[in-house]
Amino acid sequence: MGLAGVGMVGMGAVVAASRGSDGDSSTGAASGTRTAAEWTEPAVLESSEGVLDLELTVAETTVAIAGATATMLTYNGTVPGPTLHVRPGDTLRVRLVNGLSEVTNLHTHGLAVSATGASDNPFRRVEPGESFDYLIDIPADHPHGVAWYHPHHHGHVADQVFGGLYGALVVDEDDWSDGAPRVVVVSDVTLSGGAVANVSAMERRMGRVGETLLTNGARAPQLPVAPGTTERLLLVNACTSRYLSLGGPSLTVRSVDIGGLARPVSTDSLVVPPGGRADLQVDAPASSTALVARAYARGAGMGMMGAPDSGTDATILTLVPDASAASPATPGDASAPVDLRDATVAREREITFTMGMGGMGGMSFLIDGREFDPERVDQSVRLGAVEDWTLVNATGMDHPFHLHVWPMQLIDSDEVEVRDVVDVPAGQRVRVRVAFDRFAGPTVYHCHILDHEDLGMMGVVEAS
Ligand SMILES: [Cu+2]
Repeated sequence: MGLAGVGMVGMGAVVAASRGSDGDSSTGAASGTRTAAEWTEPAVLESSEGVLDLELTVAETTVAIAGATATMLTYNGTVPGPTLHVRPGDTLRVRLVNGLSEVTNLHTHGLAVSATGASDNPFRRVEPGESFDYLIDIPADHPHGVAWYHPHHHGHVADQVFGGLYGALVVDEDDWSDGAPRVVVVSDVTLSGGAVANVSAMERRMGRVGETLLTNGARAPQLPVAPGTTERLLLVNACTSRYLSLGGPSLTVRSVDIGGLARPVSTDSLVVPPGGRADLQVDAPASSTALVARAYARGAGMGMMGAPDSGTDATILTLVPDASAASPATPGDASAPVDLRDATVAREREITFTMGMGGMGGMSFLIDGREFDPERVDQSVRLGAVEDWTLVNATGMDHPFHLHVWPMQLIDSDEVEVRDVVDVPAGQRVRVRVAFDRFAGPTVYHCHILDHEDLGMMGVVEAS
């Protein structure tokens, strides 16, 4: 196991906040100072000779976060947890040690791997004080790109992710011994009295949005970039509910989720839903330029409750011209997706998000009229079949749909576009095509507003 590419670039000194294209609009300053954070990245754990063998200890830890000190939930003592770098064909062995006082487990979001046994199994419980040895075989033809890991025990997911449990997981064939590509893990949190704030029943129904946006655990850090160079940013949206509506510099989107685009797309805006990722390329700007997450309305409105939002404009990072900045390693290209447009479709289904009365806090979050039940199989699919699923949102708020294990192609798109989190806007329908080509057994699909998932908006799919 190697350790590489940790904090390759430091500014050496805290510098005054720059005037980004939007000004510094980040929120949640603990101290009221306007100094900007240095760029930092999580530690990297790399596979060697086909294996990445690591221990991940989940515990409450007092960490430096957003310029303050707070007790959060951590993997191996840091927020985010370490970045895991694996290659197609590798085996990922993780001893998950639960140092919490409640159950947890581990999900490798974006990996197309088995969901049974000791692999990416969302039904597994790792009890307080216990440990579990995960054994995840990554197929030799696995696409390249950025995935992430987080807990997935129903009922605790939102609190544990909001508390600080997330990390990046990159699959590619590259040698990182000369430096890692830039990982940008974006999350949000609300801190109160040196701890993560409790959230109200209303915030759970809406999907909680943290007051402070964190980028690799820092608030609005400055990223020094050498003029004339191009940056690649592997961005993970680890927020519990917040959509990241990116703005600021011109972006070339090289991939979404894991190997989701057939060709790069140039844009000034991109919305990354909770759980989604993006492989971004930006040219070094002539003057300091902020990459921001813009305020974003998540839906058409909820009657008396109004439309849930994704917070006010907040700076993710500021690109700062600096002739002495070291160039980061350039990641290899993400894989191109498999195109299923000419596939024979064995079956069509509809999956409908609804909300009803009753349930926790007076409102229930349902898929096809039912709350999650781990003992019930909601969709039985034939292993090897290609199916079309029409995702129907019959509610007034947006729901990002995540299917574990099998990627989803947006079949009504002109471009080849494959995702593992598909946003289904309020009142709309989205059709996806899925090849259930391998991995027999049950797993889950759910809303990736993690509060909604915990409130019941999840179902079981079994391939056999
Ligand atoms: Cu939802």
